[in-house]
Amino acid sequence: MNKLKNIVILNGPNLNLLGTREPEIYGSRTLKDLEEMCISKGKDCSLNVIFEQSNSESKLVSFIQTAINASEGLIINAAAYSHTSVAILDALNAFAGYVIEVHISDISKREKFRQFSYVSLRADYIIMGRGLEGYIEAIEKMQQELKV
Ligand code: CA2
Repeated sequence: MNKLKNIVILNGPNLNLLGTREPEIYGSRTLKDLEEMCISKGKDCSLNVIFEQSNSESKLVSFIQTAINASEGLIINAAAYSHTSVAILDALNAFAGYVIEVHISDISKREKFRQFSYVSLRADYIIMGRGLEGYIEAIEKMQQELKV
């Protein structure tokens, strides 16, 4: 049997609070729900999903560095660090695989400070404003791009 391709899904600060606050923006499902949805969708798409969340910028950089040799694709919602982190952009630039940026909300229609994303400077594809469904769409897109 062929080995499944790995993809990494990275989630940034405060996304561990999903489902507990601001349901009008981020919905009522939890990060655990999202993880289960992504792993299950990954199986449907013959992809092995490695799902991570951290509130720490340095841990997110380290996850990206680990992905350099372990994964062909990266789906990232860097949350607030999307708007501030050159360190995450530099790490993404060292990753040769396919990168999809996901935002649950439509950052282009929110406050001015959310409308710029460093991650977008590297992302091959961007999904925003689709709720948690955006992650599912990202996995489908990854399947197409990695020709699984
Ligand atoms: O829309 C997105 O996915 C964001 O990346 C979410 C970030 C925000 O800083 C970005 O501008 C857009 C915030 C994640 C915080 O998530 C929470 C979820 C529930 C309760 C509180 C925060």
